[in-house]
Amino acid sequence: MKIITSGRKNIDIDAYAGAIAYAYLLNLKGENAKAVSTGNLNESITPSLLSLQYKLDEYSKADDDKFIVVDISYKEFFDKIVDDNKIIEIIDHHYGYEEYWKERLGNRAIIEPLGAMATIIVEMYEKEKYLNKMPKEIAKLLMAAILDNTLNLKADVTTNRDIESYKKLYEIVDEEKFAQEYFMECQKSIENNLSEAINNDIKIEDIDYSLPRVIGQLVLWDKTPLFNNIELIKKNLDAKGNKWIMNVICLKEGKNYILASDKNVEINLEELLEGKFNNSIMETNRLMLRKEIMKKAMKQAKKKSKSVKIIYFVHGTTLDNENHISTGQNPGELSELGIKQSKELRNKINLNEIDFVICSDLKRAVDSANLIFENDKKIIQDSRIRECDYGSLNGSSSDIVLDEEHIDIPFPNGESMKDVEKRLRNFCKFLLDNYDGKTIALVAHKAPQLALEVITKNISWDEAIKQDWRKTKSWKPGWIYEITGDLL
Ligand SMILES: [Mn+2]
Repeated sequence: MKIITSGRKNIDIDAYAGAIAYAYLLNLKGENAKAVSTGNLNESITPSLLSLQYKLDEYSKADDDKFIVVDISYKEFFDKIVDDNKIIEIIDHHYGYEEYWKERLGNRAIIEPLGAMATIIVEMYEKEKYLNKMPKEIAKLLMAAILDNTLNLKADVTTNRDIESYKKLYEIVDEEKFAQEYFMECQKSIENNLSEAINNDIKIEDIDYSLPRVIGQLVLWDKTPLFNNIELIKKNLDAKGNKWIMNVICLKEGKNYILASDKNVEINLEELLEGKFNNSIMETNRLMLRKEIMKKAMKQAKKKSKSVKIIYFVHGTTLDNENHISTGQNPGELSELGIKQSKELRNKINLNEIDFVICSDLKRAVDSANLIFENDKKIIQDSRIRECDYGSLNGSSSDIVLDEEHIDIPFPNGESMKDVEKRLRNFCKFLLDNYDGKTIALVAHKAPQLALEVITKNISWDEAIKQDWRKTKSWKPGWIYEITGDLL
């Protein structure tokens, strides 16, 4: 007998419907199969679904049992009836253990990132040409599974395959209001014990970002229960902490209504979600899960937390420059013009805003930095902002040193542009970790500057090389780059 089962604790409609529908399919194909669970059925399996003709089977242990586990692949949490040595198949849409099962079961491990596991079962019916033999009541169960796991096909986990499977089930069920009725029934059970529903889904997390640590979430079909019970909702959250957010998802409208504990939390949320609070409620323009809001806040906090301002100077003209030679990682010598330029630059810049100077350790950059900043600012040398290593071509004619041909491919015995970018990313990370809030003057070369363009402006190397000021002859007395944590 093939025993289809799921997790040991709470079973949702996805696991319930998937197990029953798969057992039915195997029986259609002439195999002996049962859908069994000893877990607790959660509220997504509504009374009307439970009253349908197709239900879980009774289980009595037999020696020839083989196990198929659905909607879960984390072994520790399998239903207690499962004998690990007798598992023959896993079907799931949660990631994390897919490698292990693929290795153990090969193509009998079907673990794919879909909105609902039930989608895979519908696809099996279709593939094996049994869709026309699927009873309407089985289709109803599977439909509810997809609706619940994808929040009415509107959550960001929803895939095209979920939508396609849903359409096929819709044709079998042929009840226009099925989704609405399913979610209304779920809503009713929430309304019957609103406080319990709220307290069952409050997240309390100590992470240092702009959101309060208490965040509640309620999934409703329509907003009526929210507007009828605002005070009760607030009371439940107040009991968990003085700062909180309540994310109420309204499936019918496909958007959220968000409540906050106070004005400050509202202001933070308005900035984060680019919305407005009206009469203490923010309406979003689309459906957003709590985890998506938290992700956004984490990203924002990272961006805000550290920043370094760079004022970038390129070393003065060298003898090599005048002779059309690409110096690369050779030292290089400033020409008379280069010396003059560096001395003049000193008068064109605002020394007060610069905290200190970091220059490349190649001679032409060190000499330029000294001419511009000597006696005024502390100067540190750093090899990470050297010119690109042209390898065998260091000191060759500029006609044959072509950056655009070495974006990915290194110069012979040297670096590629992407190698320079890597070294600059490390350097920027070092700046953030050590000099948060500082303004630093850099004196360096062409390739490291192009790398900063790529890193801070999110452009490609092709674009950076094309837009280079050296080509457009638009020199400036210092270029400004803002380094923030989210860039790296
Ligand atoms: Mn599921």
